[in-house]
Amino acid sequence: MAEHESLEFGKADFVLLDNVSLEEFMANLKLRFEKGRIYSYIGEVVVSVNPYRAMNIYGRDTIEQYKGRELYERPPHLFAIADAAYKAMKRRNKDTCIVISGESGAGKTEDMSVTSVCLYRVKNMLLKSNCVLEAFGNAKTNRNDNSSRFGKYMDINFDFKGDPIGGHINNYLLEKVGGLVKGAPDAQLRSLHIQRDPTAYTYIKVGGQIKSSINDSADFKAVTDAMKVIGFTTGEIQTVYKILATILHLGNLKFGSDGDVTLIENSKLVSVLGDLLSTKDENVEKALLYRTVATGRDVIDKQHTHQEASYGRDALAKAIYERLFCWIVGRINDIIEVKNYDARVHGKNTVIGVLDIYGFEIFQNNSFEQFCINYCNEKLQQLFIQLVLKQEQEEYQREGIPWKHIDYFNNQIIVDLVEQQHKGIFAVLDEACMNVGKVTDEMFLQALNGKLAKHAHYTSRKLSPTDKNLEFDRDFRIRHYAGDVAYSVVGFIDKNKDTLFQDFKRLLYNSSNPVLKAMWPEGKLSITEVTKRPLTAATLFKNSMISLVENLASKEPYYVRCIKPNDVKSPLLFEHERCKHQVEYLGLLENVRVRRAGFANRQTYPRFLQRYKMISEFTWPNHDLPSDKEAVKRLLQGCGFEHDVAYGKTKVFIRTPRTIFNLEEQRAEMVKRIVLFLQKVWRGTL
Ligand code: AOV
Ligand code: MG
Repeated sequence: MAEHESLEFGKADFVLLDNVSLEEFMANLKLRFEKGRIYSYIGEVVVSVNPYRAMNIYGRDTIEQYKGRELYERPPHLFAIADAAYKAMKRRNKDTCIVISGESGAGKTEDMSVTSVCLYRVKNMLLKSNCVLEAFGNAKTNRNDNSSRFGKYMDINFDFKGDPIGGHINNYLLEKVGGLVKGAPDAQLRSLHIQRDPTAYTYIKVGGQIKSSINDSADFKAVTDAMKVIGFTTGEIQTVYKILATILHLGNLKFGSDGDVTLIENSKLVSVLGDLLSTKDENVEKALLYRTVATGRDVIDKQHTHQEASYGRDALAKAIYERLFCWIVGRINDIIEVKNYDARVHGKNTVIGVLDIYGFEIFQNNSFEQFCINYCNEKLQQLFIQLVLKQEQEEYQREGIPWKHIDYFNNQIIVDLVEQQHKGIFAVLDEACMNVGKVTDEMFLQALNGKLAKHAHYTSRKLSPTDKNLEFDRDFRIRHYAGDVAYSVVGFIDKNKDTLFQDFKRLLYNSSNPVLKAMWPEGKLSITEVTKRPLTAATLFKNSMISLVENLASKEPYYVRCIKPNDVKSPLLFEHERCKHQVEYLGLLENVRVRRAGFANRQTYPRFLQRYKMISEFTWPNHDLPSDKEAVKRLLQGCGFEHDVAYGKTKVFIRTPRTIFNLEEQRAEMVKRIVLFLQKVWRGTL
């Protein structure tokens, strides 16, 4: 509770509202936004509203003001939460994490950068890695000019002194987009055979909304410099740009036919590709037009149809981009990872994880990617419910603390709808893709309709014939926690199978460019060795989400809940209905209720004593009361904190953070005195 902040800015912590109602919540949120107070608290949860303008609150001096302070001593800020996560990690020697959530354009990535600046302290390398990843992984969408098309989870490792010593990044790439290096110098563009005019490239035109973040020479230089600082070699950086150029050229390849024979119309491009990929032109041509298949003991070259060739070309472009991105992440990890850390010498190394992932989104046309993104957001909402709303209440019950249950919408039912074995949407999709015969997207939709007809959160035109907004044989709609989304099934099957002809893998593996070769190790396998069916995109994504959530749940979480104030990127507009909707689906009001009725801090009796026993004569150095619980009671009575605590079966619950703060101060004072005392004994001056 930031008490010193004047009430003219509203209540800094929503827990302090006079009445917990949606109206009061919204009035306070609006008042604070209009007064330029973009951060507020619900206990230890930060509510952040995107200001859509540069705020003068992120400087070094501000960081210093927050360092070592308790949450309620300063106006709400991400720095305070980062510092709280850091202190908790140090105090308890336990991993913590900061989970940033909110819909597309709500400000997650900006908040992640702000938080990181504060946590890294001196680690330039980690900051540079953000710049590089965003250049390759962000793109313009209808919802956000700089939308993250990949999710990022980053561990920052700290040594026992609390200094950052390294990190590790996990990426969750989804959309395989490539962009033009418009900002590259002329000579470089020439060597890549690229024209400066972006409209000359089909992939850029077709993408329409998709643009690379590397769009002017300043950006281009910044990204190139960042790669150099991180430690990429000149050869590696060159290869990166060659790969981007390859993707653009691939997009312009046209196939034609001469009788039964498929051929490449603009065959000049073949030699450009051969040059960029450091391989023979005829190998490029063969991989684009033929497929080597094993029939029994024979190996034959089978010619692609026109359609297969186009499909293969697009799949290749996407796969190269994906591989490039993962390779970049891998190289960054090589460099930032903690090395030579011996816990026996240096003490335990602990971690703060920071998660910034693609936010919930609804477009005009929603496909497999939006489906995965929105499922991911369901998972994170479920984690929030589990950790903040559910477990909290269950613990009060278990500990026998009087408690009136607070209701909330549990989205587990939607998570199940997507990921459940056998009957979830992913399972139905995988089953369709397993089928040996030709399966179409429509058949997949029919299978869904058959399995999910009765599900309260699923519908389609067949199931709701009067719903004219859904197309027959194309759309299904999910009622998500954050709103209804209609998905078109077109492309689901292909995107899920995500197959790249083995011929391309061999082509790239056989490149004489060692960087490129290293990206495609599986190209080493000969045709007869490749038998295993790869996991589908849906299964891979589901597995990665499940392990992400497990990882977050194993750490002590701190939440940042981002809100997008309007859809027109205005710094002035607080669209009431838009914001109210977010407050509702994020479960913020329920969060306030649980928090208000609840306790900020809890500790088992022995643990509590271990930390604070020196501040009471009844417990120092040991107590003679019948139980630790009795001893804790006695100690707290002595300090006058009786009114602020409740005694559970195994734990003591403390309502306000101020009490803990006060106990900490007393402890620090006693520790100082004990040390002085011991020093005197030691020097023999006592
Ligand atoms: P997102 O990460 O939540 O969306 P961003 O962090 O990219 O959203 O924010 C979108 C835009 O809002 C930024 O490009 C800034 O212009 C502006 N903005 C956000 N936060 C701030 C801030 N604290 N100060 C100033 N401007 C801000 V997505 O990645 O689409 O889910 O997938
Ligand atoms: Mg983002």
